[in-house]
Amino acid sequence: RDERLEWWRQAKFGMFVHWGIYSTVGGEYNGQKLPNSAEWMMARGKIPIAEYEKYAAQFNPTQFDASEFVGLAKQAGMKYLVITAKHHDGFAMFDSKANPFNVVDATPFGRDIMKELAEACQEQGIRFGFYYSQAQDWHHPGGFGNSWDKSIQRVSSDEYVMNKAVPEVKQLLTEYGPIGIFWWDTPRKMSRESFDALHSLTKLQPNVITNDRLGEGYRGDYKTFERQIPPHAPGEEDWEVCMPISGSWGYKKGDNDFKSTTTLVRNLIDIASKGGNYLLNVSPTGEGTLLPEAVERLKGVGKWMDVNG
Ligand code: FUL
Repeated sequence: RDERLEWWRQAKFGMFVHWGIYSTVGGEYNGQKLPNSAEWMMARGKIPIAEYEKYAAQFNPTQFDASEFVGLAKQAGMKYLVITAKHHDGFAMFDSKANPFNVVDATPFGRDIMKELAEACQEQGIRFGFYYSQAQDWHHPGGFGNSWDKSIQRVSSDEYVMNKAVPEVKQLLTEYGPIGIFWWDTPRKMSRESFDALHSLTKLQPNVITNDRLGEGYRGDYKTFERQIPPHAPGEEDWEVCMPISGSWGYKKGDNDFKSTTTLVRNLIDIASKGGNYLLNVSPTGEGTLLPEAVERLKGVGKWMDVNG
């Protein structure tokens, strides 16, 4: 385990990316602002599945350039990148074979964004990882979390896991080259079979590192803190703090809550000095680029890193 975690322990700083079809409208539902992070818009707006699917038809991030994107992470001094392959809305940002609600089959863009990023990371020496919402899935009739769409003909969560989550995770762990991290999110009570099926897939990448959010009893390799830096190093465990660069994880129109470059550098020092890693989140827009405020800050942190190592 120590050997597996060595690069991650030295990395200290990584880029988190929340990107999905909610980004096309910046989290606004018919022009209406919703509370919370943009990637939660489907739940906050109680948007029916059939209506939410229309955002896929609008998703066309023609400005996206994977090498440029990864280059920016590198310039900031980040050593790894973790991106939302599927968030709670159920939309796959890769060419999913298990579910047509994906970036290749359901959008005019038609490109496998995960593949492009995996390759760019590989080329530039950045470790690549996936975020995957294994329990919440508001699009599948067996997924957790969608209580508002009354048209759903419910099936069991086992059916969801076996027919969608397992094949998708398997694909992500076999068709995208070396995967450094698999970042589970929002555990729910599932059957032992479901947990075991998901958990055992990580053996497909013997060197993959996992976080602690698969489910109760599955500790993974490291503990996650969200938005908050712990006041003291939390014991002997490995840990990571994830935090959005602004207020929302996913791109949200009008979210100007950007942390200053100084704050970001201080956070990094604070976390690294306590022995943790800093996973700083950025939010690409529907065009596929970051806002200038984010770019400027990443470059600013990079400048500090160049001088101070
Ligand atoms: C949370 C999710 O519900 C948020 O949308 C976000 O992905 C964050 C990193 O984890 O719990």
